Amino acid sequence: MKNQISSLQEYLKKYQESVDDPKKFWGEIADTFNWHKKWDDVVDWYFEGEDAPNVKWFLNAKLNITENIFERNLPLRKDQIAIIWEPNDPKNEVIKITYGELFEKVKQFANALKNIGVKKGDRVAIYLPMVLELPIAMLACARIGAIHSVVFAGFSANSLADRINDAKSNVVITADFANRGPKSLNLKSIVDEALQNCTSVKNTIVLKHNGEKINFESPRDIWWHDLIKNISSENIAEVMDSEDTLFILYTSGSTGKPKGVLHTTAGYMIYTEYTFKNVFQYHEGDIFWCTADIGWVTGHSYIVYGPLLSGATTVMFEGIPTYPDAGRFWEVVDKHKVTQFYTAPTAIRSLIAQGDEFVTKHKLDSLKILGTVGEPINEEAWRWYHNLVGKSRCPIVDTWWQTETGGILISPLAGITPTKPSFATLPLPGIQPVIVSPEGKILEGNSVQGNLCIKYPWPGMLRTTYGDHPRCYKTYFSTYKNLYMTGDGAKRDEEGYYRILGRVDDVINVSGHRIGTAEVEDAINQHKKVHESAVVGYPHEIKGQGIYAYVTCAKLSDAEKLTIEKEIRDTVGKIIGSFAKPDLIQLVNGLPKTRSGKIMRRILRKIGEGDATNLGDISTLLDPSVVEEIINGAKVEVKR
Ligand code: 7RM
Repeated sequence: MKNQISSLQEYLKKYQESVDDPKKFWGEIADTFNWHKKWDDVVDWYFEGEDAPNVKWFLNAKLNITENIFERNLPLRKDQIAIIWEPNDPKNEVIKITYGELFEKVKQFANALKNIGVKKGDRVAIYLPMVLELPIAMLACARIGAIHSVVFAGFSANSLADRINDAKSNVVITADFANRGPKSLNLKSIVDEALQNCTSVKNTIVLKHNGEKINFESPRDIWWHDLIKNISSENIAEVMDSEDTLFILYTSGSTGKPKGVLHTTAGYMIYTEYTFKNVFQYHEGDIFWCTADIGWVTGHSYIVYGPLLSGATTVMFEGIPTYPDAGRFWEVVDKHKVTQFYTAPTAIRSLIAQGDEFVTKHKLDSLKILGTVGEPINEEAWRWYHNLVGKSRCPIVDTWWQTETGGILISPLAGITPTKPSFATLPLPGIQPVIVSPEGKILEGNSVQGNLCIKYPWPGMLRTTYGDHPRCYKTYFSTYKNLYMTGDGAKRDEEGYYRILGRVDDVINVSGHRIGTAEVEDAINQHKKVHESAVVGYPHEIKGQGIYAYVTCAKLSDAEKLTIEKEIRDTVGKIIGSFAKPDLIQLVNGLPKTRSGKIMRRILRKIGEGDATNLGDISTLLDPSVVEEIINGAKVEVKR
């Protein structure tokens, strides 16, 4: 395949070229795409100064990303399978859709969107389960230049409303129900509830997925199948500028509400294709499966855009790893002869806990490459994945990246870069990581540890946070001058390999889901009996991190005491989504605060880790005795 590195020597050479002359490096890669007009310059950027950050790639070039998925690939791949859709219930029918068929559906839905008035630059919220109509809707938006804002279907009505309102979306695309294992979820009712607080929305498009009865409000609500009735699939792609927005995806940070991370057309396109081909070493005939939900960035980049741009065959799975039993992943691998399998450490750990037989009874002989993403992978999980799933013959790529980075930044190239368990290894070509001390000094050389930053732009990086450019600067560029700050700690070992140590801010990573502690606190505080709360992450065997909430309450009756924890959890479920419910709740009489009223989370984090031996200086606390009380009542065993 074009632009694919095939040896370590070649990687080292390309890496050097990409640093010495980034414009030449990315320009040559961009040459293999279809353009209406080529760029005047490859990159123009500054991270400091007026309106910073300012990052532009492939300046003034014109293109449409869907032409690079379809028109560019069709001559070779019209009848090749683009997506294999595996249903939640294995008794239901698999759908295999070719590039040619997918193209027809995308164009038709693009025309349907136009028909209800969606135009270039409009924001379209997509709140769908893992069904084929999800990538169809995304690509139809891209075809007409509308900006998709996909919201993971596990978010609550309140979170959905926040995202719709922030982006001022005028259309929401949803389904009647989502199927998740043995359960089904009435998505439409969640949308209805959200829309009570959204004035920007003119229409909702509703996919009939499982067919049960739902509330339907004409003329606002339109059935997907009615909308496309008699609509032609003749469609000419909107010509977009390189820097026109492709999509917004909301992500949590350490403060405030989630931010709409904004990605633009050309850079994201080039970066996802390049990283997909190289990290996973995709070859003709391979079947790639990324188990993420498309509602998260991993699904955007490595179920939809990266694979489809590359002309790959990608698997899309509607269900969950444990339904009908804990062997589902491996059954699907065998069924579709998957060659590259990409999942999260939390999924691996939860399957380890179910027992080896679920794996060993499957052949898994099609597998060539395994990948992980989302959180650090512990050595035990790495070995189990390598030995049991990969039969010790499949290289593992531990891929580090973020919603903001658009694609993978630090990772082995499968089978090329020698791996070490729990190391993301080396930066991809074009990526210039640095490790920075808390004082802002770049630590040169090997065997250093600190904050991971990137010192040069790459095509897939975020351009702004939607509607609030200063916030983008403040969050990512203000801590260290001229550097993009990732928020992760990392060390570079003696041979220059990177190991990601996890977040250094108030973001916690629960089963690979990014959650801001402040968001959870805000949600908990909405319970009428709660005065105050402080939330920290704590080590959790399966989820990686669990959520530990310390809460102060008004006086509770004996009956209230019995139900308060459940009520707090339900409040969080309602305000954010079930995945953000605290694992541990400890009712306390007071929180450890400084004289100026700041909660000292460091202490709470330590207690959550079960270690009170080294709490540091607590003399600055307003009331040091609360610490003793918290340790005594801790929900984990605490070493003193
Ligand atoms: C792709 C994604 C980003 C955060 C990131 C890290 C953590 C992701 C790894 C990892 C260790 C990895 N986007 N993270 N990949 N930590 N090793 N291979 O997850 O925006 O949702 O999260 O996830 O802390 O900052 S994300």
